[in-house]
Amino acid sequence: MNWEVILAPYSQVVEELKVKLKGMRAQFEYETRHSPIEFIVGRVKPIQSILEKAEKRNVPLDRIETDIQDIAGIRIVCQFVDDIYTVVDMLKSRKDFTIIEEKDYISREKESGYRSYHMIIEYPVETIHGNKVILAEIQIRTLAMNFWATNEHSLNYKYKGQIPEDLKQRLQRAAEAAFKLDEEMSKIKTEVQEAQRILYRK
Ligand code: 0O2
Ligand code: 0O2
Repeated sequence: MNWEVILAPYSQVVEELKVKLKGMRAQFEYETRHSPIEFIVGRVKPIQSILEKAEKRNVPLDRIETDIQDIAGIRIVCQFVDDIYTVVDMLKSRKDFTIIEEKDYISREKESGYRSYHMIIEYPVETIHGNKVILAEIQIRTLAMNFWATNEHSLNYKYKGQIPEDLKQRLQRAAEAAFKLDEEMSKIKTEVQEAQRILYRK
């Protein structure tokens, strides 16, 4: 398999999506003071991780492009939980890709404690052989959710997916604490905005 040839359109998609989403962030910054997007990162899944995922799920090599949906991955990080839903609504109204699946791990967190909003999209990209539809995963989460997920991901890597039970429980508690922080910050934001509105009226 010539991985460079296979993965080229995926990195094209990641770059295009990053440009477009950064464009959205810039527009928000020009037009309002607050952008629902704090930052955007993207990556093409490393070949080794693609192969490991395929093996774990019994995906044959000729089905990798349809069955592994996060070869192209974009992560949008927001300050507040309600920003996530603003971003979700904006992505839903776009005409340049089709959303084929949505998973709300915010209202229903995963057993690990993981929270995020996931979308799988079909993104049409122009290649030298014509138009190709590429699957990509968009993860949308708050800074607090990102902090937790990044640390948990490193621990998972360290323990090769077998995090000891006591550590697992501490991580679940840390995830709850991170979510409480998100809820508290949202409340504070609403109160500050209300206070500003009252001040403004005077
Ligand atoms: P700005 O001002 O955020 O637009 P590349 O792969 O180099 O082509 P990119 O997007 O430049 O693409 O690089 P990368 O390394 O994927 O990082 C994406 C952006 O996310 C970078 O900003 C990082 O500074 C930013 N970033 C990463 N982690 C954090 C974080 O925890 N907090 C904040 N606020 N930003 C973070 P840019 O795109 O260089 O500049
Ligand atoms: P990477 O690139 O290492 O992050 P599943 O069948 O539930 O295991 P599926 O169907 O691929 O997985 O989709 P899911 O769970 O909606 O999303 C998979 C991606 O979400 C993962 O990618 C992670 O990036 C992230 N994720 C899901 N659960 C957790 C979790 O418990 N902790 C952390 N830190 N991240 C999580 P990969 O494949 O792990 O790739």
